[in-house]
Amino acid sequence: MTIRNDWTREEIATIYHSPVLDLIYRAATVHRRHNDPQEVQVCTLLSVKTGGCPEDCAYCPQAARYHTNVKVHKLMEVDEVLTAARNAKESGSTRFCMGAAWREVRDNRDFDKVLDMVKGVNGMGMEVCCTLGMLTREQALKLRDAGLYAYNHNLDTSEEFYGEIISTRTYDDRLETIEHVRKSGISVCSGGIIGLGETVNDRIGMLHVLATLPEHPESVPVNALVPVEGTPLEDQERVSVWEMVRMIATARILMPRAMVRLSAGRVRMSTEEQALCFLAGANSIFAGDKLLTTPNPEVDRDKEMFQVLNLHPRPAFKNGEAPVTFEQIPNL
Ligand code: SAM
Ligand code: DTB
Ligand code: SF4
Repeated sequence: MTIRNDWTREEIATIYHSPVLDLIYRAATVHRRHNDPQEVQVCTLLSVKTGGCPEDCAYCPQAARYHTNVKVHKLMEVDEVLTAARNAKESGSTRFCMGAAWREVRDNRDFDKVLDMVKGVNGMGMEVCCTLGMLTREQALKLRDAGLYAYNHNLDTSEEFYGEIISTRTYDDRLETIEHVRKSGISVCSGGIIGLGETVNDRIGMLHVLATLPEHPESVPVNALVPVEGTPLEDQERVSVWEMVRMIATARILMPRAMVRLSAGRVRMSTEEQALCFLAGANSIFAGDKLLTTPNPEVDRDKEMFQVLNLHPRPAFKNGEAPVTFEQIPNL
């Protein structure tokens, strides 16, 4: 079956609204045709610069303007980050994602430090990912040359609803950074959040944008909102597992080869609920006791879940070689 980039919104709506067991069955079939259904990518997140962000994302505990319990922390030191990456590798992660509460990357000493972090983690044989806010083409190339494998930049929701959630940047800003990442040869990670107060049409709209990009993102994180006290969305109702399942299954059918990541929100899901998500085509998770600032299931609980569900971790760099940094090229 060919990979399609010409899905219409109507087709996506029909898939999304199909009877849930049919939807799961179809997604599971697509998943089995394109991927090993027992293989799940295990990623670890680390917040390398926490809080104090100038943006106004209504869901985010790290926005400076909301009064949350998040403590501001300047950029971590390179060796601290490398120690955390080594620990993540030892506990079975093959992808290490470093997040910074920045609006955008600036060309300063902090960026140079991040480049060193990227070089160090890539040197350990892990897939390195960063999520640092907006990037220029030049900055994307510098990250790539340092050995960056993937860049996370979420669309979060539909273009129409975006302004209700974030006013300090536009949807086009987001798409532009994704294009810089894509054109620099870095793997694209982009998805969104459900439970922000959006309609089902907004979810369909976001999936439509992702599935009609010239190339699908290699990873699509599906987050359930983690409501955090002090943010404008603190009282949002919890999304039901069926909404997560519909989102994951639809993403799987539209983008058969993408890694669909069951991201934020797992801490409130049972093993049975997560099993439905894996059946519907999720094949990646964040492991480790913390996401960026909020709790995630304990490592031992996830190990037990992998055993019960007969899942095994996906090896690093399955889709291609590790990026070679300039330092690793021997002088001729
Ligand atoms: N500042 C950068 C940016 O916004 O791109 C990178 C870090 S930001 C925290 C990364 C992503 O985390 C956001 O795009 C959003 O999708 C997700 N996120 C943040 N807070 C969340 C929450 N409370 N619940 C679920 N996902 C959340
Ligand atoms: C993504 O889609 N989800 C992760 C990662 N990409 C950077 C972040 C989730 C953050 C949840 C809230 C927190 O822990 O601060
Ligand atoms: Fe800042 Fe990113 Fe949080 Fe928005 S999501 S407030 S840009 S850290």
